[in-house]
Amino acid sequence: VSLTLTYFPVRGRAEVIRVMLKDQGAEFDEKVITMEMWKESTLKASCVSNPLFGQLPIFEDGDLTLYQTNAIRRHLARKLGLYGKDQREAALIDMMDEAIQDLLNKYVKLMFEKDDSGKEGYLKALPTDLKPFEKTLSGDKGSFLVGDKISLADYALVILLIHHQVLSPPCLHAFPSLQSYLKRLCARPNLHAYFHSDDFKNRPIIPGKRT
Ligand code: GTS
Repeated sequence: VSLTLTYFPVRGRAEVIRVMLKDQGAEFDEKVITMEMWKESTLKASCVSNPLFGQLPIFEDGDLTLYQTNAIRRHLARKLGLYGKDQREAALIDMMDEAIQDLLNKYVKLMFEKDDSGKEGYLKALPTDLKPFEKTLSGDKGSFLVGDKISLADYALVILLIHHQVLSPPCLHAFPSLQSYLKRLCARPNLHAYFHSDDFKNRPIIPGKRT
């Protein structure tokens, strides 16, 4: 079955989708829609014959066409076995994922501010925002957020942490568990290769915005 991701040439909402697919070694095609193409309204011609929601990302899994980032993420998590071993773990993964998205939304809001004035306050509050993840990963358990296997929530957290290190390189210094977790996950062979690829490095986090 062929998999196709259609999105703008940025990390944005699609990055967790890309990272899950890359790490799991799933082959997929990417259709890159530039802003120029988008403005010319060639969406119809260039990505899908019958657009439903008129926004990106779009993910095609054979004859299944999905819109809405979170629906795509969860579909892939179920398909690739990244949603825990049972309902209990799936619920905990959802909980972690929602908490990650709370911080992500805050981060995106900061990125879209017109100047740097919010950054100091943001970084001041960041330790409180990161603490629950540090707590979850500390102690002898500590390999993954939930259970003993990588999940959707881990991919989401890895991307969030990478982007925060761009925002403030020392931001994880007070969080030994998060640091070693990030190091360990980024060393997974497929992720290591992906994070060192020009593909990843050249894709801005958010279009035309400060990082
Ligand atoms: N709820 C949707 C999702 O999560 O997929 C929102 C999708 C969305 O807002 N996509 C933006 C878009 O297509 C791009 S981005 O916010 O991900 O960068 N914008 C173009 C438009 O014309 O709405």
